[in-house]
Amino acid sequence: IKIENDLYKALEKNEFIIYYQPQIDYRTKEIVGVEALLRWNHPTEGMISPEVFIPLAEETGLIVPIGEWVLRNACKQMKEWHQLGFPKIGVSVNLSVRQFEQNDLFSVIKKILGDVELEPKYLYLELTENQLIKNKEVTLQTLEQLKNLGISIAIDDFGTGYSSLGYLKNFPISTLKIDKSFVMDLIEDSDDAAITDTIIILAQNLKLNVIAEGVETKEQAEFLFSRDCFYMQGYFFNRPISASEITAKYVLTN
Ligand code: G
Ligand code: G
Ligand code: NA
Ligand code: MN
Repeated sequence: IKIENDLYKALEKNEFIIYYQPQIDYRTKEIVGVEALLRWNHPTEGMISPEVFIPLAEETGLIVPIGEWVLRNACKQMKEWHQLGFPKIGVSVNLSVRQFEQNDLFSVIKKILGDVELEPKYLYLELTENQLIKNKEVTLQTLEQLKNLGISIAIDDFGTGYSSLGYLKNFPISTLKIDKSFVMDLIEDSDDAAITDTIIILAQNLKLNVIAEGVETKEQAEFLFSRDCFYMQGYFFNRPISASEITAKYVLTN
């Protein structure tokens, strides 16, 4: 349909913007990172959610150039924030399966970091469990290259995928992100509380970082804090906001 045709031109027409959602250390309430979340500002339809256009972009293969654009601009933005005196935090970028299937992914990312002069340690890549098991050999090789360069890998939506825990041993992963579906009902649903507890302990035992996403209330934040899960992301702290709002709120006040 029509929106699909528009998607082909959206990049050159400069219709994408990246929003950033802060990640907080609950102990200090300081910002420790931001996640880049893509938005499409369609000329007539208005803001279109990635839940609508990312699947289209994946089907058409457009996710590859779009994803590269996100990586480049998110890294460039972070470099700019560092230069403005923002604390030296990292940026997380979501990757699609299709991007991972490009055999030049590593060199593309390396080139972007070089071009914008951002140190690799400030880049986090978010992958889902399903992505990791799609093509184990290629994935492992690429992840090892990325890790050796200094880039960190986070597992997004942890606990919702179709994978075994064994891959946590084999893949060079630094962070688990507890899926928001568990966090959301943490207080009311003892099963979700138990799953969340277990993910936190799993991360601690494997010496991985753990971050909870979708934190919307103080009660949820306090629960997580009481379990020593300190890193959090969600509407309770911030919605995803534009780069200039991040600058105004966090950079200029620092
Ligand atoms: O903010 P939220 O509505 O932003 O995002 C909806 C979904 O779109 C999430 O699953 C998120 O991971 C995905 N998403 C957001 N930005 C990107 C992106 O740049 N690349 C990919 N592959 N997915 C993204
Ligand atoms: O799939 P991924 O985890 O990348 O998607 C993150 C999605 O979660 C984005 O759509 C983002 O806008 C959304 N999000 C971020 N914080 C919250 C929150 O506190 N509650 C809910 N319901 N969604 C959130
Ligand atoms: Na994500
Ligand atoms: Mn997620």
